[in-house]
Amino acid sequence: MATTTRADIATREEYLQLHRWMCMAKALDDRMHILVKQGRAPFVGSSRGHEGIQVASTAAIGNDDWLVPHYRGLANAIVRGLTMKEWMLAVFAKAGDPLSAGRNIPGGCYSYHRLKIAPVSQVVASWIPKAAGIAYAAKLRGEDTVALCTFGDGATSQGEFHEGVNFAAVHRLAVVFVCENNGYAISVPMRLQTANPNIADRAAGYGIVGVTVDGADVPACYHACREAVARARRGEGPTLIDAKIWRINSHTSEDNQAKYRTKEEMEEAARHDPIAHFVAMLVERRWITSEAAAEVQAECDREASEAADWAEQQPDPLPEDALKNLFG
Ligand SMILES: Cc1ncc(C[n+]2csc(CCOP(=O)(O)OP(=O)(O)O)c2C)c(N)n1
Repeated sequence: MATTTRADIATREEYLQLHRWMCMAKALDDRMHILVKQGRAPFVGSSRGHEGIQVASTAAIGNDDWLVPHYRGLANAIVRGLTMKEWMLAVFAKAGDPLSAGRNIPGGCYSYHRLKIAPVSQVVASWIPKAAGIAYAAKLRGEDTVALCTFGDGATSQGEFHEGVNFAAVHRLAVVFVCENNGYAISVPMRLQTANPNIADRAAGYGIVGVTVDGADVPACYHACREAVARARRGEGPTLIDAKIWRINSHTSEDNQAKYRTKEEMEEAARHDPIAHFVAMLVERRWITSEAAAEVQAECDREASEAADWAEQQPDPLPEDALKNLFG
């Protein structure tokens, strides 16, 4: 098992872009929580705490590569080019929603072909063999594309995790598997999922490289993901990255984490906010001031609020279109 260290691998402009994407995700997340409380939106599956590894992993792939994300991948989608207005169209289930034309819970099930975001599913781990399949198809066609596949720690307890990773390993496929390990599958902690908390250790069983990384350390995440993408492009097969993060909010707005997490643990989780850590690093390097970083967040917050107000006014899907674009 390899362990990455923080590495100076990006320019100031690249890091400031990563920071802005994280702020965009936080702004949408915070706005959705407000909308749910106001009874204007139905649901939020929060990405708070996941933003660092999500922007780092997605920035490490190219426009021609595929993103095969889990349902908590808001920041992944933003890096691919999803706009705040598009996201809010999905939140309000409007006709113009490019993610599912208003058919699905926001972020839960969708696809975006233009941005090469493969279908997102609620069936935990079901997309892992699909990522292997996408990479296998690319190999058969002689294409140089990589599939970035993200999932939570709970997904690694599913049979489809084994099937997907093993198939990709046997065929040396260009897949980067990223476990966004927030320590919980809803209310079930890691210690009840596995006796070995290091997911990356499993890579040895598949004959692939496993990497453990601190998910609040954006440069280390970016470094690990770029190395994994380069390895995949060289034909050296998949990498399994275990990004250890802290889930800051409840599993979703339907869940109350105070029922199974102590106050101390939730406070500890908040201290591992990847945005705060990244800003501290950028300030230390004098690449941004704290005031300028706060202004980026404020701009994103305003944009998210405006996107919500705009989206709410857009047309609803027509009843006669209810069965359009559905199989059956
Ligand atoms: C096959 C399957 N089993 C159970 C569920 C119910 N479920 C939805 S999310 C979830 C937790 C998954 O946890 P994890 O993979 O760690 O991802 P996280 O939500 O923490 O990001 C569960 C058990 C499901 N959707 N699909």
